[in-house]
Amino acid sequence: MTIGDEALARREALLAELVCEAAELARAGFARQTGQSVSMKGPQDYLTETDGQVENHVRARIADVFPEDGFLGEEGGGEPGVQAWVVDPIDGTANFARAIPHFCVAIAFVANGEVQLGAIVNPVLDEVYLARRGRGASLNGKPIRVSATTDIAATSFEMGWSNRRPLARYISAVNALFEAGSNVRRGACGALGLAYVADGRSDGYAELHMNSWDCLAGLLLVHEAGGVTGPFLSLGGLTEGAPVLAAAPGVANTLSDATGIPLLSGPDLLVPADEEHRRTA
Ligand code: LIP
Repeated sequence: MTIGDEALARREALLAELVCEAAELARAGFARQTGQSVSMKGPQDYLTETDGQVENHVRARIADVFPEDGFLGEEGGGEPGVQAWVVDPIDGTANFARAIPHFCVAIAFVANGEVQLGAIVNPVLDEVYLARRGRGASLNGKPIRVSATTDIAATSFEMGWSNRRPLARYISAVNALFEAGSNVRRGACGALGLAYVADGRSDGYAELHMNSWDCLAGLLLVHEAGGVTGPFLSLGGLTEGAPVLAAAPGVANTLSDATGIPLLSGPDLLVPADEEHRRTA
């Protein structure tokens, strides 16, 4: 199934509306959440009522306008197929649950074997990032670019963490980055970490394993803002997750060497589900 320019433009228009609606729900949920108890899905894995509310809203709106499209959401799952919306209703849930205003909603659209559209919104700061493949990336309507730095002694990288990969590998990557002369941060919201690479607030983001809903929109933002990324869809990341790397071109090699995550050397093409299944069986 191939999608043309006009069909993509209609989805881009819906995406711009959806992020604003989702931001409104997330903001209201954040105001209610403060001081409330939180639930856990597992160790260090938070769940709030707002995750479900935002995802249900986005899912219903898409199903109404484009019933032919697939859907994959962090909370409700789904069958993405080859043309699908991929949604993280609240990324940075641990921050959200602890009243730290560093979280976002992330929505991506995958078609023609690649991520075509991406949007990330920080509801508290009212910052809306949008990208369309081949047409650039923007923050609140203004074009954005990755940083031009080549000086490691001036870099600030973010190294995302989850308990889905061994701690020793994370510590070793962080150690290598500090030894190379970089500052290393962790903001606990991977999608915003990637958006911050796209707009030059950060020089690179890496994580040893991320799920597609956390990173697809951000990877497209960085690509469209002139950055370098690692492979993700071509590793079967849509349904299984994969390592993530995104950086300013002048310092990407340092991040790649420290983390062992390679840089992409061509397009990052979607592995069809049946092939992915054969590869991992
Ligand atoms: C989390 C991210 C976190 C990242 C983890 C995780 P959640 O997503 O925000 O920064 O390191 O891989 O997936 O649970 O907040 O949506």
